[in-house]
Amino acid sequence: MTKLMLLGDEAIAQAAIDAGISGIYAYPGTPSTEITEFIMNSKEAKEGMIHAKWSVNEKTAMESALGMSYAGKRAMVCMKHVGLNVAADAFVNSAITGANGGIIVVSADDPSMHSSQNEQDSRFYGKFALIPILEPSNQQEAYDMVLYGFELSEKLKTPVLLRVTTRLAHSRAGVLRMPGRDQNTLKLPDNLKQFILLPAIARKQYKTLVAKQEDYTAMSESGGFNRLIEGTDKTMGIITTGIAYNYLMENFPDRKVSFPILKIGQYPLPRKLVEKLYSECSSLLVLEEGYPLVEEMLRGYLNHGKAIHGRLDGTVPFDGELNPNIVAVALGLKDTRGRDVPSVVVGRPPSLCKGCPHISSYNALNEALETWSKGRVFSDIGCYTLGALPPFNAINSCVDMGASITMAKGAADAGLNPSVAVIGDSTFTHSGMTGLIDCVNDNSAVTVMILDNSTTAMTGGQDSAGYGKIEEICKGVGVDPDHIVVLNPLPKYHAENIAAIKRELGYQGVSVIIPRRECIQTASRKLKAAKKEAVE
Ligand SMILES: Cc1ncc(C[n+]2csc(CCOP(=O)(O)OP(=O)(O)O)c2C)c(N)n1
Ligand code: SF4
Repeated sequence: MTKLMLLGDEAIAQAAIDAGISGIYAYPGTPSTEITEFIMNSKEAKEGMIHAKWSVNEKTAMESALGMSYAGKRAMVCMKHVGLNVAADAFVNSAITGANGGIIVVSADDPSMHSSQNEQDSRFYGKFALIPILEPSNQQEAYDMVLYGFELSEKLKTPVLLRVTTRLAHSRAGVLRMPGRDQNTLKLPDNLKQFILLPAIARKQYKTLVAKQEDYTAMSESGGFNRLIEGTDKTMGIITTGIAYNYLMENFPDRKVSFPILKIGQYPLPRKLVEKLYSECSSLLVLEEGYPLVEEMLRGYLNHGKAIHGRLDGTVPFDGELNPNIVAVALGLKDTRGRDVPSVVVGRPPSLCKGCPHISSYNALNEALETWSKGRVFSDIGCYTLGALPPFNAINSCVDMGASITMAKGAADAGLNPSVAVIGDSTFTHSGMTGLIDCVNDNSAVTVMILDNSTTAMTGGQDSAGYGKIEEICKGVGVDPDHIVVLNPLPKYHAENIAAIKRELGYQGVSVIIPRRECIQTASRKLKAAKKEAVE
């Protein structure tokens, strides 16, 4: 056994390799990206011919992993929490098909929205789909839970959700590595109708899924990741989930907590353990990272008059991530908050890099739109969302991946003319293409700008699925080739770019403008790598 210093994400990736996965399917998104990147760069994964390539979006990733599971091999799917919304159709239905080869879905949540549009809690999705959920409290558990999760998935024939949060995904600790296991051999399901969700089959399988909940709960009671830790002071029992256990322990450097603690790492909730704690203590405090999932459930099934404290009664703030200080205050201990962050490091909004191609695109768009009233640019998610900030103030929306084109369409349908969508190349293939077909089918008067910087820049420069194919895709879905215009977003072409944009803004149909220049960060990384190779 070897010990490695790994990020939580890397511990998950290493464990997936050691558990014998045959493929990882993912779309990048903070804080999950490093899991797939680790496997992509792993020598062992290459030698084992583990499939490791970015999928076009989270839904295609989930479905590909399900196909690999159908074929009897182990697969992992990774995404950020909002990616689970995109994958939700396949994810929820995969609970009803069940698994053949083991399948773990990793959803990395981002409480406090460090780099996300919301702070939704993926555990609700796992509960909704009725599948087991694992939630590690540290990097070692993240590693161990992946090994355990694949066994559980194959034993119970179900996908398993592994939920992590930003702090665990992005912090490092020593992780003890287990000896690896071979990949599964190809073996189709015993029942070749298992994955056909026709109502007659789905109804039967859903009943089986419901019946299996008892087994899932029994595994939670006995799996080892849920532990009741005795305490002498029974005035309060504490329930922690995932990383909240660490935050609790940070308040007790000697690790001696007088209150009994129920440490939760596996769901469905271990009901017997919860009831034991409840019956022994006069009140409960629930510390969970994310929404009050456990707390709400307790109020439902343990409503015998004892006080239950947590996010719902304000003992812990309802929103935002936990930290040791919040836990200290909830326990009635000394407020351990450090000094305020000095003003030189607060209030520095992010900005586009110097020389970024999006700068020229926005400068040209802003000038082209000068003769119209403001408020007509629907944007999307990527580096170009920074066009919302000064000095550009160029965009008016950013909701979810792909929403730019469809919102521009809806506004155009309502009479806003011109109506403009701004979307990146990766976001376009992720979920913009379908909206473009809606526009074509309705001949909507929208001007779509696909800012093609040849990469997925915002998440660190991963390959973009539409590389070299954007015009062909637009033509293929029916955009008139006379209204597909490629521009070079450089200051020296400013005047001609404005003229081209103005021309298309006046067109009463679908036009696509593609400002194309590589992201300067990926371009300079490639240049450095080429120079290094030349020296070697
Ligand atoms: C559903 C979902 N998946 C993933 C992400 C993370 N994410 C934000 S923007 C983005 C892609 C950005 O690439 P692109 O559209 O090419 O724009 P660029 O950053 O290169 O300008 C990704 C993967 C997200 N916010 N939502
Ligand atoms: S990383 Fe690339 S796309 Fe993003 S702001 Fe910098 S230059 Fe622009």
